[in-house]
Amino acid sequence: MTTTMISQATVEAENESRLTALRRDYESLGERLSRRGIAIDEIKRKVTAYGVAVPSWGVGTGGTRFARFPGKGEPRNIFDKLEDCAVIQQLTRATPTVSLHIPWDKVSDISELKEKGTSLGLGFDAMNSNTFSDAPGQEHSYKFGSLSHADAATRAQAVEHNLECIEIGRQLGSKALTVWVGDGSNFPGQSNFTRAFERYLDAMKSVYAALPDDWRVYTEHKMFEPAFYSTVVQDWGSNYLIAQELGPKAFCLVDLGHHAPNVNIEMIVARLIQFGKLGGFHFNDSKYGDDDLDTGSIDPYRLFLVFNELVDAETRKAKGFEPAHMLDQSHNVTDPIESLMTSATEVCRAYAQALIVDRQALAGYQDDNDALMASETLKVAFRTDVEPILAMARLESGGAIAPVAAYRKSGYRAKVAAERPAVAGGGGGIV
Ligand code: LRH
Ligand code: MN
Ligand code: MN
Repeated sequence: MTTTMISQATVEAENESRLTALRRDYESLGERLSRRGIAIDEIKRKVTAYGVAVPSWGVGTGGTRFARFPGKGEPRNIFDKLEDCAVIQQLTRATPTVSLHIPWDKVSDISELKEKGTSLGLGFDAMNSNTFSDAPGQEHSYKFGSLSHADAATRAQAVEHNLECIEIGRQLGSKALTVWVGDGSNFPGQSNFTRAFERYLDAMKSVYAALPDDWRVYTEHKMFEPAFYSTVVQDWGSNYLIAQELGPKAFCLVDLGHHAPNVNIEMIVARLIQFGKLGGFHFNDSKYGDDDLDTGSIDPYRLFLVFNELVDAETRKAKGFEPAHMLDQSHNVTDPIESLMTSATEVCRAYAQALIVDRQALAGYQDDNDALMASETLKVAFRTDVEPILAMARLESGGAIAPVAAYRKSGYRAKVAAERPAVAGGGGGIV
């Protein structure tokens, strides 16, 4: 029996008030889609089966380099975080797994944690290692790098940490390790690009060697930050080289916020799919840099275009295509639970919209060089309000027609605020 964090009666009462309107909207959308040769129930079935992982670090209030303003009822530990994640899953039914970050998540009793996940109906997605900050008491500092550090003992310590993450994940039932390093330089000349990359590859080979047979490793590229001049794993090209060098269990992870403004991310996605190295995503949105804003909040069309590539690959059953979907966001001015629920919904929306693209017509317009109609074909799908499909999928899976409204009605935040002591705000500390 799954423990629910919010009384199901509250969810049902909230749903009741919206049921008639939803049924009508679903029916009317179904009629419009059927005119386009699309069976609405088939789209709903795919949306129902879809899931995106929630980052454990996302349920706490984030900060910027300048300050952090904690909210009420901040989770105190990984158990509180799992409970918040369970709320998101209960209401959206789109987030069945949680991605942990070690050592931000302090895991002392692994079987207790696993049991907690099971009792809440949550599984464990990719494990994230952290060699971009120093843990208290650690012997060698990562100030000048980790897996690419000039000092062999520091590299060995970073490798060891990744092995520990694999071991924790193995016991929890995770099947992947995500590695992001902040290694790089702030000044020209500070680091030898080639030697640093060689050291990184060498260290990652030791991590790769420790992967269980049924695991994958995702390496995550990022253009800059914390290093401002050069970054060791700075772009998808470097990332692809890493995946190639390591072997068949290594894949590239695309965090939507880790590219220069205006970069054609959907094309990067297509390239990685074509060569069998797309590992997965960290979904978020941004205007300037790695802003970690809510997914789809700035440029929903770009998110749709990414999903257009994914559905294209899914439709033609591209070889080795099995990307992991995760959110990676920082919430500074919103209730993190509300942001994560909204973001999960936005990801489902992009998926549903991509599913209703008329791919046959699109291919025809592409072959005929009909640029306008090709673009219009995508726009027709993007302009379609698929909310009734998403809401019906949630309802039929026991979730909420309107997750944020149900969450606010439940009083969950006030309840946990009474149980969890207030946290002091303060100065910076960006992640
Ligand atoms: C780096 C990053 C990476 C980290 C997370 C906290 O910017 O995207 O995925 O693990 O943020
Ligand atoms: Mn990320
Ligand atoms: Mn990031």
